[in-house]
Amino acid sequence: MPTITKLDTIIRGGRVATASDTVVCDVGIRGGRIVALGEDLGAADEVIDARDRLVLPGGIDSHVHFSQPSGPGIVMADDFDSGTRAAAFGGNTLVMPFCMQQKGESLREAVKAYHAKADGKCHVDVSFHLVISDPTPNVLGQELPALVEDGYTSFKVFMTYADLMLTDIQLLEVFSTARQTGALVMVHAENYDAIRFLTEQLERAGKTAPKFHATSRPIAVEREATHRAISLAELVDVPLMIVHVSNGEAMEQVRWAQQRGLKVYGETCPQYLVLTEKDLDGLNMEGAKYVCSPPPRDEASQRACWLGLETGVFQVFSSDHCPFRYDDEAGKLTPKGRTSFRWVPNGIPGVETRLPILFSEGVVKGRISLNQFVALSSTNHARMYGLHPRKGTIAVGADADIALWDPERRVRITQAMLHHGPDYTPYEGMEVTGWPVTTIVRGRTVVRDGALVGEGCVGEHVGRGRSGYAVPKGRLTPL
Ligand code: DUC
Ligand code: ZN
Ligand code: ZN
Repeated sequence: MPTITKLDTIIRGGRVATASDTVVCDVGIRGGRIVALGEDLGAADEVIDARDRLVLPGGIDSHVHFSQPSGPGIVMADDFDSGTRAAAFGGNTLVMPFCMQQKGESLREAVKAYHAKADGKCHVDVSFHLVISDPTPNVLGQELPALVEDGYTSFKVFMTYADLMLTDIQLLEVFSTARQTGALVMVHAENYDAIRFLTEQLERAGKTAPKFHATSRPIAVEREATHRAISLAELVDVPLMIVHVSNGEAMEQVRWAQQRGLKVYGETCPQYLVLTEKDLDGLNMEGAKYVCSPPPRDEASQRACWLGLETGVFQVFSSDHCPFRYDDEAGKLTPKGRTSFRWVPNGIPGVETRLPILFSEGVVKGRISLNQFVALSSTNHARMYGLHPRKGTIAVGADADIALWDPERRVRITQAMLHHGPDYTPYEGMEVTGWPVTTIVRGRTVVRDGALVGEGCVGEHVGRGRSGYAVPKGRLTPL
């Protein structure tokens, strides 16, 4: 008779859902990986009773910002410790922060600096994207290809912000490098010159309150840049991910490209489903809490973003967690921000609330199935960014990255119950049904029944393969 080695953990009796199936079964874990799915899995050191629970792949949030320099006097409100702790409480087992190259900085040095901030301080796994702000010949010819080989297989470029934006020829050069290396490019699509023009007009008219942030970046600004990015990518024949799509017109550009057979993908975020421009119109500076780019739009835009999720135009749903404190001179209430919306730090928190919002507004309200929820919150991120099948699913051989959900728990979201660094949540008072109660990272329980447990910072940086959505490397040729 073969010797059956005892399991470390059995998750017993839960409803296990993947991107394709939902079944009631036990999950057997040994050495940090899933080694068995079935019934009567034998003995284990620990048995977790999952009756009345959903057993889901841990969330993967492929768009978060921690410890990023954010301008003079401004401090991001989450470092890797607090940001990944909040992520764990929100049912996530892996997050993908950005490693931001400053102009003049070597990319390799930037990567080292971000590892120094992150290594040993994470409660869930992390995997860096790179931000390319200075695409010098050395960066494109030497550093990027070497970093892609080392597992940093995606990078973001900006079409706006004075210190980050790339010109069209620079975008083409980065896209061309992505094509040659098999990396996936993420684009922040907003037209820099148009925003500058509108901002100057608004300021001249004395329209400087936070709500004018949205007026300075109307839908056409995003739609034009989305179309331009897609067209430039088509010229180079490279796959593209348009991040944080906020409205129907930009979504239609992505869908149009997909219908023409281009490898163009899309992401949307909670703020575009449940917030609107009206949220920026609070008393005094309250609207600053909602300043992010692109800004939240209107109800028609919310419906269009839902349509993008429901019909597969968007593959991933991320938080774009970009946290600043509100009542703080190093945050939203920076003195300069009172003089104009232009100086209010851009970004809102959401790493802990992303999944409950999608579950409640999506699954509970019948807009998406439970399996679509798993795909949009975990599996597609893993496939998109080269982590699958190790991450993003519940299957024999995969890492035991699992979230147990109470699908019936009703929660009123408040700042007091959250674990992130900011002093507010943009979703204050929102009622949701369904909440992640236990989070397991590579077999180790990090959050149990809503409390932090275990040995501390078990999260590790995970190097990645190439995107499952990009062109296989063997078929790539330089233009
Ligand atoms: N883009 C992001 O992706 N996050 C926050 C701010 C921004 O402009
Ligand atoms: Zn962006
Ligand atoms: Zn972002």
